[in-house]
Amino acid sequence: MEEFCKMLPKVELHAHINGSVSESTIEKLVATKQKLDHQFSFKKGSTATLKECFEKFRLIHQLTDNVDAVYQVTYDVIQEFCDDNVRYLELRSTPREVTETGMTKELYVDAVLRAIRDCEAENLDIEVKLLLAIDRRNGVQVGQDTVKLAQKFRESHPDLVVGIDLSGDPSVGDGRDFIPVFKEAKDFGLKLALHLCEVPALQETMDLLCLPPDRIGHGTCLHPEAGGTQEFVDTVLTHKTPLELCLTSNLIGQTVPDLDNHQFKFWYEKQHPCIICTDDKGVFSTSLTEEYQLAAVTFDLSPNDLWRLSLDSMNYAFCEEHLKEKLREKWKAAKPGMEKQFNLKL
Ligand code: 6MZ
Repeated sequence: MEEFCKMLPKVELHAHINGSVSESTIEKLVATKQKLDHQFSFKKGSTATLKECFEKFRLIHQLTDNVDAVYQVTYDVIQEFCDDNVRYLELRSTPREVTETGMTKELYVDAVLRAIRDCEAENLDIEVKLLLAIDRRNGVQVGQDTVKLAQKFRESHPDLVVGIDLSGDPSVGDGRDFIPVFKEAKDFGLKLALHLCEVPALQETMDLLCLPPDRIGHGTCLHPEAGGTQEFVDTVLTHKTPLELCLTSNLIGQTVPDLDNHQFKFWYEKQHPCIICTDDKGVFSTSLTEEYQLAAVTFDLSPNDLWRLSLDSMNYAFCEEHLKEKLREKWKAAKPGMEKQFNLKL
């Protein structure tokens, strides 16, 4: 199954740039700093609290406090996803400014976009798009500024900047405060991928679900057994809002008790659009191949099921229809070789 999952052309729709940084990139970045000796990722099989997960991002942010580092991380992350046979990748990242190094939010986004363009120029077999992330901790004004920044960069890079993400520590702030900001983003043609119900959140969820977002990140606690409500479930089903699901991340962060109780099962059985994603492949020491494998083992999925999951994920990408069509050709091209190698009919 491992070999099959590796060869499978894949779609990654939920990857935070700084959480995706690999050990080898960390080594390069640490070499540029003095006295930074931390553990930047969780070992396989470990568990943590969500707070401890967010502490890792804080440590990584100390390494990516300048445009060169932001460029390097983005560039390496794209190469690594490409090596993992990810053919379409949506990255998301929170624009950050660091006065001491002269990094402004504009320069931050510029560094990310330059890395994407440079990978494009190398003709890598991967299409990359960008969502700008709003960290809920930072409040509405920052959210507003992020949407303005996205609008600006969408004008200069209409083919790359596709949406807005809401993320950050789910226990902080009230997502409803951002609703006017999301409406403005939507009016401007930006898509919305919102972290929702990563932990039980009865207050804000309904209003955010009714926007509706174009995709939901995690949605761990939407269903009644996990602290949500039937009304949440019905609303998601009615809008057919796709869910970005990250098994290892939820397991390590302990937002699910174990994988058998992961929300993937609940939604997949309802034939609701589910997308397998990594979240933070660096921090959680995983890859998209491993996430597919884990889903296969945990939920008894066949190669055909995995093939469908990866191909269908293309439907929920925030890119133009003609690009989706072009990318689906990759699955067509890979099919005969995979059928032969694994002796099956896909
Ligand atoms: C919520 C998360 C997250 O933006 O600096 N982030 N937000 N839940 C999660 N589940 C574990 N994983 C990552 O990447 C790091 C940032 O992404 C968000 C957090 O805001 C984190 O600081 P960027 O590239």
